Amino acid sequence: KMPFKVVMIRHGESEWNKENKFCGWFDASLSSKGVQEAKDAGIALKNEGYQFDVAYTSVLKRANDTLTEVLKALNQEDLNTKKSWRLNERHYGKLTGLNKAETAEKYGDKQVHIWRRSFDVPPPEMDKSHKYYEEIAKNYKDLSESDIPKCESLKMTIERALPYWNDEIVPSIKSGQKIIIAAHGNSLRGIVKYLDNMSDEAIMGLNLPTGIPFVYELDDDMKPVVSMKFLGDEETVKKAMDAVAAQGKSK
Ligand code: DG2
Repeated sequence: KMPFKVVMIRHGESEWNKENKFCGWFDASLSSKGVQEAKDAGIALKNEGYQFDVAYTSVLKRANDTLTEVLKALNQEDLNTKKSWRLNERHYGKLTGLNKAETAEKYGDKQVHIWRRSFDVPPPEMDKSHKYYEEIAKNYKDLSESDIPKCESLKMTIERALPYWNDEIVPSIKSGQKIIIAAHGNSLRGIVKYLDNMSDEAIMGLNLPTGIPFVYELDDDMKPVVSMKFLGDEETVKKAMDAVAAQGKSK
């Protein structure tokens, strides 16, 4: 029996990735480079013969617009697409909008690494007086107050993403549908950690590049037969991962 193939992609570079700002639930747009990355990802998938039955994405436009570009390249722009806040980027709390390198200068590289990559240390909370509080909250009027985070660690992100993976995505995979997930650096790190049963330590070292699709092959129990196989040459992927890691370092 053939394993189930699942494609995942972190959105292309956003305007805030470009400006090196903590973004989280802020609804940044793709940069022009990010749009191009998404187009290229679509072409790469097309060249490998991929077609999908359903797509999953967050409610944030950088992921939605990446998916749209990918589907255009595959001539599948009308594909059944499901959006959920549970696939959103982790909420960066009070750090939202701050420049990552400047934050490292102020608080130290070590502290910023803890905020970005520790498993269970959340960033400081965003309170209602925060510059971006209203702009974010206005998009989540349908969510109960307890579901809207004030900040999230990776652990908290996994806790709200996994119910969606288990209740919505897994049944669709098991029914034989070919799926693509367009999401975010940390919401995807959460899913990857879970699938590969990575330790809290090991996940700290994983940085996902923007706009490069990767594939999982899963058995009937959703255990990986093939893990995180990127559609891109190793050198390019490695460089892109290192660049993401470097974003949180002081100059
Ligand atoms: C980035 C990830 O998320 O940041 O929120 O700033 O994938 O939506 O661009 P994305 C953000 P780091 O955890 O890599 O700093």
